[in-house]
Amino acid sequence: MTSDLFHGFEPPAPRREDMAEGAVLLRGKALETEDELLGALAAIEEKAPFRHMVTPGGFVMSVAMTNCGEAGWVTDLSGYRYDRTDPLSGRCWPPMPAPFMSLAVEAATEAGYPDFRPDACLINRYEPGARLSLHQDKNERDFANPIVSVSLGLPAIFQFGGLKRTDPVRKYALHHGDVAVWGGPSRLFYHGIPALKEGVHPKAGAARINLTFRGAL
Ligand code: MD3
Ligand code: FE
Repeated sequence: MTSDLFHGFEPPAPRREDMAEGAVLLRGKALETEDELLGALAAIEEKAPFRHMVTPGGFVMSVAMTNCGEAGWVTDLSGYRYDRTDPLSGRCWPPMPAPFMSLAVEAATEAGYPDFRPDACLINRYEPGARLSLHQDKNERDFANPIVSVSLGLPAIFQFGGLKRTDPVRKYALHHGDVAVWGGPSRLFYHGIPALKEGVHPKAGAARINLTFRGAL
């Protein structure tokens, strides 16, 4: 049964968009598991709450972050790194929930990276006004691994440039349920999120959540 004419309430089939060589956007791919994803996130937050980390330059990030998996991305005055423990609790990060892992592996496979098994998931929470300035993700050990990202909640503009900070950027609107895979040449492209607009999402409230799956260790 490929038609849902008689049911009508299935989420739309994900549509695929190629953003650059190695970068694939799977629109709506997370919609069928949104409740499992948000439920698992609530459990993670109880053990490892969102917090505003400090950059090596001494700025407090406007994006709040937490992690799950074997390692988590952290920043403080001494630098950026992956750490097996949460500096707030001194304990391991919560394990990666099964619906997170399944979605990341499925998306990576669809994009041409069937061997990707993330060991870290950085979870970003944007409230209106929060932003992430143009940067590269370079703290992971092996850039042959893609990064998979899942957008939930309020929409955002995603800026996608090139290998140099000054390369021109293209803009994409990322919506609740969109999944993107960044591998190959695009793995080291500059990218960022300008200030989130005000709004309220029925499932996520006044926030955008982004799950980013990485092979960190
Ligand atoms: C392109 N997060 O956590 S997700 C990050 O929406 C980060 O929270 C943004 O940039 C967010 O580092 C963007 C999309 C993304 C993630 C990693 C990438 C795009 C990427 C790595 C390389 C190229
Ligand atoms: Fe990034």
